[in-house]
Amino acid sequence: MFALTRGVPASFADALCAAPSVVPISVALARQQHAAYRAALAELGVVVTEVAVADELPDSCFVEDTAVVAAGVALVTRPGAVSRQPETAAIFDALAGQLEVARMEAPATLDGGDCMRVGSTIYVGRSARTNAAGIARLAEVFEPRGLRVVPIAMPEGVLHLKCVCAPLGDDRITLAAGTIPRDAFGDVHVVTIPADECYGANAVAIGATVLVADGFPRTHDVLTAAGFCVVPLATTEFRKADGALTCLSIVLPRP
Ligand code: CIR
Repeated sequence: MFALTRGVPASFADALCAAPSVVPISVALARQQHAAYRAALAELGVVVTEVAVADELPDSCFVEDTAVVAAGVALVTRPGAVSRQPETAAIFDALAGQLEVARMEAPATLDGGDCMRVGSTIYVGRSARTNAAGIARLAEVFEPRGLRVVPIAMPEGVLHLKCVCAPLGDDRITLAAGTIPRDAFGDVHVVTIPADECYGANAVAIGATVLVADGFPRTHDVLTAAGFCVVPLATTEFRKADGALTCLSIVLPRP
């Protein structure tokens, strides 16, 4: 397995945030947390590649939003926040060497954080960042390759689909209670995350191990009970910028 990451930029304290924290972002601490994230992936046998840091792009460590990869194709997105659109050029170059790469053009917008693949289905949140043209482009690229694209209505005030759920491999996902109705995901097996630990739902599963934000003990308990080995990671600085664990990588099946 292979993961693309991008280091924390010097301007990270200026990253987009719906409700900025009273405690400012520490770029130094964010870099430590990012290093621990990369190390945790590497420990699990994931080959971690870093795209060159872009100090002038405050949100650029959140690479997940810049591409959707499935069925051997990478769809490089057009992020819904204008300030993030320049992030995609370097991601395009990094992926083009390894995969077939497709692009997304205006007026389409889509953030990878709104896309969750489970088996042969890509669930996509209709969010403030992802519009109908973006979803149509997603379908145009992936449906001919055997994937089904299923739009999901998003709860009010939620930035991305994967703020409230995440894939756990096979046909399993996390889903925070009280967010998206469970039925929206059909037959998928849901590990329910307690409503007051919603942030914990954004987890990165690598085989039977799952990277989870620390400070969410009941989330750790339900994932352990579901058979996973839980690796807690500090995410305080990313959370201040509305980011979480999945946002920090694009996981590919192989280099
Ligand atoms: C943004 O608002 O775009 C960033 N500050 C956070 C992006 C988080 N990405 C994600 O959930 N996939």
